Amino acid sequence: MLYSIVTNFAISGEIQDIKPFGKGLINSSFLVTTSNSSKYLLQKINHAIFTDVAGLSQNIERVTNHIRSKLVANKVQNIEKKVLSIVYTSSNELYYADGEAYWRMFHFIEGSETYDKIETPQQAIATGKAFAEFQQLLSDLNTPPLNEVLKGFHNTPMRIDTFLETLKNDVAHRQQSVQHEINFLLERKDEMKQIVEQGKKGELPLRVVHQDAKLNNILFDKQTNEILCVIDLDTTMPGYVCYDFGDAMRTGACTAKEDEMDLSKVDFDFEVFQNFAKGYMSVAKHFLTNNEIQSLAFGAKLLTYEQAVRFLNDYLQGDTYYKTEYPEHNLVRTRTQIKLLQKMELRYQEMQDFIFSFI
Ligand code: GN1
Ligand code: MG
Repeated sequence: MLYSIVTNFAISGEIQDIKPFGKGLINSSFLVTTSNSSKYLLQKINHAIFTDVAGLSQNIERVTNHIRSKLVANKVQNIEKKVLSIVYTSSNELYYADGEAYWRMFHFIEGSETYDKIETPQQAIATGKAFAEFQQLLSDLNTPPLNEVLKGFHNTPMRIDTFLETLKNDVAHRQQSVQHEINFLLERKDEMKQIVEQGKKGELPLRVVHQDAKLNNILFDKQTNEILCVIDLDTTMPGYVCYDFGDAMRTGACTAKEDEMDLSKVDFDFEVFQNFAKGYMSVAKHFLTNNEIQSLAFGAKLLTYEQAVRFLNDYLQGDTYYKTEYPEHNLVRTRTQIKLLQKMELRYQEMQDFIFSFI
């Protein structure tokens, strides 16, 4: 079955091997190897979530072409490793629809690896720079705006409204056992509306941002450990810069996995935060407004909070959105996010002071 899907793409050589790859919670990925050792990444797009596959694919084509043309202009070496390149179908389409599912393909970037948390100060600085450079490269990709493929993706007030709606119905009958977590999140709901509200008032500019800026969406060179490429461009669309800064800190500066069961392992690594911020600001100081700089530390809390709301919402809905491996998986994830948020709250003033020192 996967074999016949792959034959629809313009690949070179005979298919030799297809195996599952990566750990995304939404799409499914496969590594395809061919007889002349070419490698490809085949992805099944989660169509229940990304209903506008054409709009999604056009965004990714525009974003990758835009980045590539800048890398060419800047005479960057090894461009094939520094930006994703799409493999078109044999009829030159961006994706293949088999009647049920939607599939797309990229050239696989060889010699790369990903990390779930930041391990060295150099890595923290480099990661900060990479996300800022990504935002900078795309800062002039605005006409026409990219398609908003997931409406209000990081619109926290909307996420909160959805959560309140879920609480009214309790469809999976799980609410009673998680009252503590629900209360924790509801106590913070007004505070967490501020970024969208500032945006509405015109105090924060909309820019093209990644919006899934998890550390493991950055490819590092296996040998030199230098950053190669920012991947997973599904949600790259207009948003606020603190979404990327925040998600990178939610994942990169957390001392434990997103689904760690032992909460005593979950902490916020302040040193990683400082180094990441230094790297990020070394590039971003050239284009951010003061309001944007002031939003960065809050972004770390916001994205962690929002992720907790989204995981708990899915748990209460009966696990319909994220892939789960066991019944409590979304609850375990919720609890790591809550613990991480508590740890960030303890150091929030210091985070703010550190960020404000860049103004
Ligand atoms: C999803 O599939 P993946 O892992 O790239 C989700 C992100 C969440 C993340 C949590 C489209 O990303 O927003 O932050 O899981 N993507 C979508 O790990 O909902
Ligand atoms: Mg993603």
